[in-house]
Amino acid sequence: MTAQNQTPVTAESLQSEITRHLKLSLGKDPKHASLYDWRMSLSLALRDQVVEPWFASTRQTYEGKHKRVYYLSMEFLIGRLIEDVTINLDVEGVAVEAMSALGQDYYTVVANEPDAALGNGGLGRLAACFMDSLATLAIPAYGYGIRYEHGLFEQHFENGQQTETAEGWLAQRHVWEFERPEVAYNIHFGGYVSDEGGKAHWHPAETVLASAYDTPVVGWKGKWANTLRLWAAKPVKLFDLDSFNRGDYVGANAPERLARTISRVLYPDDTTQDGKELRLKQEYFFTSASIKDLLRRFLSEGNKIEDLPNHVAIQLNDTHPAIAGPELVRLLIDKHDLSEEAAIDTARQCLAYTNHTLLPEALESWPEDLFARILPRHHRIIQMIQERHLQQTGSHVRIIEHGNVKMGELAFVMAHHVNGVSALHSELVKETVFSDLHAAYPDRILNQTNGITPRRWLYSCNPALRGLINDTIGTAWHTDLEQLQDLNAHLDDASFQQAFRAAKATNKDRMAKWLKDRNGITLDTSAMFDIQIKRIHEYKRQHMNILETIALWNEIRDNPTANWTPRVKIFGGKAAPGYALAKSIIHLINDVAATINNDPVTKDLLQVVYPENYNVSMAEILIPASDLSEQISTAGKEASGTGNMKLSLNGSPTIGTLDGANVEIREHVGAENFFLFGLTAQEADAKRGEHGYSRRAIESSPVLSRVLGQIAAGVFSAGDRYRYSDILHNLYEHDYFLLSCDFDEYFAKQREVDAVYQDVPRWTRMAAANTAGMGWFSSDRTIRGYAKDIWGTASVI
Ligand code: 26Q
Repeated sequence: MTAQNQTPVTAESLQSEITRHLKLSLGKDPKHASLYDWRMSLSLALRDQVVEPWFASTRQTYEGKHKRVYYLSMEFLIGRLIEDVTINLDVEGVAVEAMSALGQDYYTVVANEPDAALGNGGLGRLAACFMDSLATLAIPAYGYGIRYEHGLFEQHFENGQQTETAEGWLAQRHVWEFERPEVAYNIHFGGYVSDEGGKAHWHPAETVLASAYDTPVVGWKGKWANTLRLWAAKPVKLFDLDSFNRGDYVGANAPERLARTISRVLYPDDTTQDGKELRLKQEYFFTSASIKDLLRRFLSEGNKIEDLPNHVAIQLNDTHPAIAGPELVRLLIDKHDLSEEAAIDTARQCLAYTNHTLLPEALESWPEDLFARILPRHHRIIQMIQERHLQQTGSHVRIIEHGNVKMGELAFVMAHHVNGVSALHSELVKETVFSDLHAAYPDRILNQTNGITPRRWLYSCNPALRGLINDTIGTAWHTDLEQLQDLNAHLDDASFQQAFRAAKATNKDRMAKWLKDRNGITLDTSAMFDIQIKRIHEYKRQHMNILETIALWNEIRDNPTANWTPRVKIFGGKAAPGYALAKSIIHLINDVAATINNDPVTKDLLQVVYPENYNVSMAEILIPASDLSEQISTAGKEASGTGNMKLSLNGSPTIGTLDGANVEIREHVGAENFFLFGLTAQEADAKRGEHGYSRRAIESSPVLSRVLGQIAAGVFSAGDRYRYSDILHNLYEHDYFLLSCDFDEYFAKQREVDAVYQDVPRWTRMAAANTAGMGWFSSDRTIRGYAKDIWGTASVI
């Protein structure tokens, strides 16, 4: 049975289900129900609607013996779920009505839901968009990850500086999941390996239990639902009764503490990895549980182990689950008696690996002694994989080198395909990090340009624009986003333009109200909303943006009566807690905001705002309200970007470099609708070879020199001349990210943006052309690419 056979949901039926859950699941009399109780009851009533399609999909996959996709990811940055489900089931109107009949405002209830923030940024959000597209396309799939007790930290500003507190989404019941106590695996660590009768035996020292929690992920119109299975770590032995009986009450809890630590918290770094033992344990914990689970499912269906690649496609979201290769090989050899060669071949035919970064400091590697101590059997297997790779290809690239186990090389050698996430990035993967492995395996690397789910990132977050698009070109775009190009016929139509501006104005008002309620800040909604939202990193160059802001402030003060275009500069994003320079950048932005926002000369022309704790829900408010999208990373450093796609799709032109997916966005929306500046990736590389390039660039730029001089003089730091010496020193002495070299062109391009923004029809045309041209960036297109080129799967309905 699919969802179509289900009785349709009406406001009345949903209302009575909500009331029933309120009483029977929450134990609350409607008279005394809190916002929390209403949210829980609504969520449970909606969850009920997903169960039948979910069962039906599982049955259909089983009966059709369809190949399944397993998406292994350390991160799933999901955000809120109520709206996701009502939109996909097409019951938002019904839900609004039902809640209102119960005396509740649906949107207030929706906003009460905490974000599931089980990810850092792009990679984790991509996994969530992929889950949505897999369900929408009816491709049988499981997402596998960790059920972190604490997701990404909450960010606060104290005197302009970032502080962090633990996030606690599980403090409230997570109603969307189903606990599966019967689905649990023992995961082992440490110990030693012995050889007995020619077979290796692993004698582990430690064991924890991986226990499954399932969340159904329903696709468009509820036609298909897949499973997100997250693993929680639990002790195999709940309690040490011997210790307790001896009076050692702390010791009695030791097994529990040890086990639960593993799924306690998400690592908050997204670019530097420092080889922590707990991180390796997390990686092995969820990967091993997932591999054991998919093998159990496969064998329970009566299949022969040699047939595994015809039934199973495992996608590794970066190297974090790269231990999947050796783990699968281990199980095939040690438990299923395959030869080493057959085990490696079988595993390789199942595995594929996506690379998300070229930054050397983000490439995972583990000290070999640590690795061998935690995973002694896998250490041996990797040596064996390496020997065979060296022999078979004559390549000199080693997986274990200089006392380190390199996870990128491991993932590459064990995968049948390796992909980058934008056209430029995939070429750079071939030319740089994996050039030698590319020579040894020339058909292995391919490209799958990232995408975003249009359900969340247009349909749901931007009702104003959704309505206008429906009125203008109909609704075919709901299932085929490339239909948005039909908007091109209306770009010069005055009434369409006016309606497009009205939709943007609605979204800017909504954001202004949100910020007013949250922080008491008043925004000038007639000003251009210029937005940079993403993790804080030197390569993303938020500091270039804030230096440009200071330069603009200077120019306005020099000539306050000129024809300036009023702007609000909006920043959002978190810095990894240990990344000192990124934290300095945050401090600088907040210091500059405090100075500029209090300047009576410029107050109607320039404002800087940086709301705390940027997350998925905040993105859903900011993105539809944006006029200008800042995508200004140093060329060659941003693998793809996906925020760039969300902003452009929502009618916000980009000012950006030729980096990551910006290149393809510009091709799709048209060069005339994109504000391009900056060095290319090749020019950037060449520039780094020129001795003293940054000092020279600064000295030849009066605008930049003046700004840096002001920072050095303490203009933004109450006279403190040293507060930003880390940033300044970096720029003068080793400006690896070439801010100094791109600055003047960036500043000039921004002045061009100012001018175009004042030409209202021209600007509106550009903004709408962005929406019209972005259909290709649907994650449905991306997933079809993976299915066809990598997984060998397709839609099953
Ligand atoms: C690794 C080891 C130890 C601790 C942490 C990590 C770690 C965790 C997360 C390393 C990297 C990440 C996340 C990377 C990431 O989000 N990359 C982004 O992926 C997006 C989706 O492909 C791209 O659009 C972005 O360009 C890329 O930066």
